[in-house]
Parts: sequence; C-alpha cells; structure tokens
Amino acid sequence: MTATPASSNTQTLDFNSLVQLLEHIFLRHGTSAEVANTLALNCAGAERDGAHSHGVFRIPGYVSTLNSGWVNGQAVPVVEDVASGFVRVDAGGGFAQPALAAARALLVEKARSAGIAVLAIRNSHHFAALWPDVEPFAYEGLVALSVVNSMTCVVPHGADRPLFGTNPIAFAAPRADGDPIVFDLATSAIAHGDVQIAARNGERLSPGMGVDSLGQPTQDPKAILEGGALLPFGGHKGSALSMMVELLAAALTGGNFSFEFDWSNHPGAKTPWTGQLLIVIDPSKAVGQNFAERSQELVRQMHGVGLKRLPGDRRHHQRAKSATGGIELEADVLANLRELAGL
Ligand code: NDP
Ligand code: PYC
Repeated sequence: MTATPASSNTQTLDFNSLVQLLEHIFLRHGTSAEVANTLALNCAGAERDGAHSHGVFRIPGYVSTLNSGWVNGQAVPVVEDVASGFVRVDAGGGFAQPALAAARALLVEKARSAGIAVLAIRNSHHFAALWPDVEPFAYEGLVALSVVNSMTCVVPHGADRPLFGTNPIAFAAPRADGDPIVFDLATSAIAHGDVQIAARNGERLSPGMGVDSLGQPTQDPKAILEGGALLPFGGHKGSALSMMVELLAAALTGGNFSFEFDWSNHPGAKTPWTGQLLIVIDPSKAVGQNFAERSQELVRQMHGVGLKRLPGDRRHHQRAKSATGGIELEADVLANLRELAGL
C-alpha cells in the first residue's frame, strides 16, 4: 500500500491502494469478499471524484451498521427474470450495489433486445452516491436513470413533519465527444451527508434547507440533525419528485418506504433499508440520428449560450486530477481508516 505525504496533515494514495484499504475494512467487519470489493470500489470512486459526502466519510457509518447487525454483509442477491423488460432482485437485506452487479448482465441484455428494461431491487441498503450506478451504462452507449429512497428526514412541501427520505435521482447518457452526461441529485435541498459535514466543520447552511425541532427555519446543521428535518429542493416541485422516488424505489420494487423501517433496536445502524429502481434504455432503437451525436449537439448549444459547467464536469475533472496526483486524505482520516482495517 503506497501513501505519500502531500503536506504536513494530508497524505496521498493511489486509487488501487485506497480500494485495498477499504476492502480490508469491509472484510474485517463481516462482509463477503465480493461485497467488500463492490463497496470498496464504489466508495473509493466517490472519494477519487471529490464526492466527499459519500466517499471515505461514510466508512465509520458502514462499520457501525455492520457491527449493529442491521445489514447482512454476506447476503447473496436473488435475481428473477420476470418479463422481457423487467428484472427483480431480492438483495436479502444486504447492500444494493452487489444486487445491481448480480443482475447487470441480464438487465443490459434485456435493454438491448427490448429497447428498455427495468431493474427493481428490494430488501436493500443504499448508503452511497447514485451516479456510480448509472454512469457505466452510458459508457456502453445506454441511457440510464436510477432512484433510491433513504430514511425519513424531509418534510413534504406543505406538511409540518418529516416523511420522505433525501431520495436522489441519477441520470446518465452517452455523448459523442467526451464523458457521458451525468447528474445525480438529492431531492432534498441538501444531502444529509452534507449536513453532517457542515455540522462537523462548524459551518452554517444557506437559508431554506431545513427546520429545527420546533419546525422553525434554521441554518444550524446541528439543529437539523438533532430533532429537526430537511426541506425538499424547489418547494412543491422537489417534493413531487421525492414522492415519485418513494413510489418507484419502494412501492414498485417491494422495498420499504423511507418511513417504514425501524432501526431503533440496532444502535449504530445508518444505512436505509429500502429499495432502488433502474431504467435502462437502448437509444439505438430510437428513430433519427445517433443519440450520442444529438446529446453532443445539445452540449454544444449549451456551451454556446455561455454555460461553463455541465453536471458531472466537476467530478470528471477531479477524477482526472486524482489519476495523476493521487487521492488526498487528511492524515487523521487515513490513520482512522488503517485502524478500522486493523493495519
Ligand atoms: P449536488 O447538489 O452537489 O450536485 C447535484 C448535481 O448537480 C451533480 O450532478 C453536480 O455535478 C451538479 N452540479 C452541482 N453544482 C452545479 C453547477 N453549479 N452547475 C452545474 N451542475 C452542477 O448533489 P446533492 O448534494 O444533491 O447529492 C450529493 C450526493 O448524495 C449524490 O451523489 C447523491 O446520490 C447522494 N445521496 C445518496 C442518498 C442515498 O440514499 N444513497 C440519499 C441522498 C443523496 P458534479 O457531480 O459534477 O458536482
Ligand atoms: O446523504 O442524504 C444522504 C444519504 C442518505 C443515505 C445515504 N446518503
């Protein structure tokens, strides 16, 4: 494992070294080798791309969850071929990413033959960024959309108590010249992970993100975390999207709504036990010009009207930077990871 000092309080690791370190942690805390590899690649990829709210910041939460017995780190997903365009997976109370990996080949085969295919994952825990689940499809020329619901912490627009999760939506589409177009956004005004990071760093939030335990607007992340709640982004519009995520990721898959699970008997549990839906489309079935050329034209026009940053650009830029300069971690964070790995 190579780590070089970047400055007095940061160290730099290459991607494979970080993956290995994270694999050690997952294995040491009871996952199978396959689950350890899948989660380590996911988490290291998020850190590499600068998606800090779902990179190594999440490792203590994974560990406390595994230790609490809330998630099955050894689960073997059961894949069901339901129809020409529909695949179901029972994740067995394990993580969603191994369930996706187990069903992926069948899903792609169906999308390529039927033009569109749905993957409905249930009985699953998703604690990660969502873009890693969709981006690889776009590199294969497919369009992919995914939604996952999380845990009750968002007040629906017009209500006075939390019900929805932070419920992200991720989308990926190929384009002719360049990285795929990818966006991945929580339907809450801010991801729960970013509220935790702000609280840790003693920062205040922008207005309109959350309420305190009395339902009063607050910019204090601790007040949101300690009995308060988040708001949807964009008022009634984000709230409608969050409702859609609950319907697609839970009602349609057979998973739990964000308000349906009770982890109170598992102190340390952090991973939402819900469901996830993916829709994969083969654009070669559509009429007209090559889709990737059309998406490139859209990007060209967006740049033409002055757009400097597409969604996904920041992550792709950070990925390229990490490939040459390595992944920088705070020395105390790296020391904690090594301790969790027993190294
Ligand atoms: P952000 O608000 O940081 O970003 C949302 C999207 O907008 C990204 O695609 C981002 O691209 C893009 N973007 C951001 N700023 C700009 C800009 N100025 N111009 C153009 N595009 C921009 O993400 P969220 O805080 O909403 O979510 C963070 C993460 O949390 C996501 O990965 C999400 O999946 C995850 N999450 C996971 C949950 C789970 O249950 N597993 C629950 C909730 C959230 P870029 O990536 O390049 O910055
Ligand atoms: O950041 O909102 C979030 C989140 C919930 C579950 C995993 N991440």
